[in-house]
Amino acid sequence: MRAAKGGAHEQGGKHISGGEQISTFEGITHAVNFLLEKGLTHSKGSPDFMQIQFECIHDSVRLLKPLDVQSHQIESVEKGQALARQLLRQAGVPKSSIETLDQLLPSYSRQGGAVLFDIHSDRPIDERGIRVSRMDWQPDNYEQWAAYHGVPRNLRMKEALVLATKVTSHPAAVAELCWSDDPDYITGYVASKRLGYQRINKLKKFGDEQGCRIFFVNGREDIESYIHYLKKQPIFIRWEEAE
Ligand code: WAQ
Ligand code: MG
Repeated sequence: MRAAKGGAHEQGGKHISGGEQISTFEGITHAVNFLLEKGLTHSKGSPDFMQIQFECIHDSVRLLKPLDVQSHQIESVEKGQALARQLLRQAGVPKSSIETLDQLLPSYSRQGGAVLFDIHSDRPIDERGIRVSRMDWQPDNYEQWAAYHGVPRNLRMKEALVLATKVTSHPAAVAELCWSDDPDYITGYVASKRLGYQRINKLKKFGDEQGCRIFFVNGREDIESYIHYLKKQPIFIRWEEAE
């Protein structure tokens, strides 16, 4: 699902909301209703354009364990941003790539997708946003995970953890940096395979509609196959209690 205001995204409309689910055939009505509701009731406003598409998945679904989650409580946006940059360094993103962020962020935030950024050339690989799709987490397994970890149920965090787990599990991925473009949601995260999902409670000011989703990649890997993986490889997150 993708929803925009002021026309479709490709006609310059403002991105309002997006979402993806994997469903059985019997579950399609429920999934489509869920996504319709999500796009229609959004803090960024009412859309005047929405597209919901469903397609049959022929490939087998790969299972991934959710990334470990760690939360940081920070008292200011400045400290949150500084921590995010420190975590990116720890994940293997060079200083030179991090230094380009401030200039790049404003132009990145407009489209409803993510930007791939090559840590070797310090440049974005594709200016258009890439939409990660075909990933989900079965509700009963998610509930078990949340209960075990004492995490309050939070659909937004669930979706972000699903996406971050998919994005960082590929060999070309170095790290992800994300915060929402929704004006009322200021928690964001840095994720990598090694660091896990590092939540930071303040990465922007309340009311700010500028979001961020950057996938730092190793441009020496096969990026075409990474993009194919992001868009097409079906993934279920599946948690199992450690023995
Ligand atoms: N593929 C690529 N980019 C996406 C996708 C996707 N499937 N979904 C969202 N984006 C991009 C898009 O450009 C949005 O503008 C931006 O990310 C933010 O999306 O409490 O809510 O759905 O632990 O607003 C993170 C913290 C919340 C959750 C992130 O993002 C938590 C969030 P939003
Ligand atoms: Mg949003």
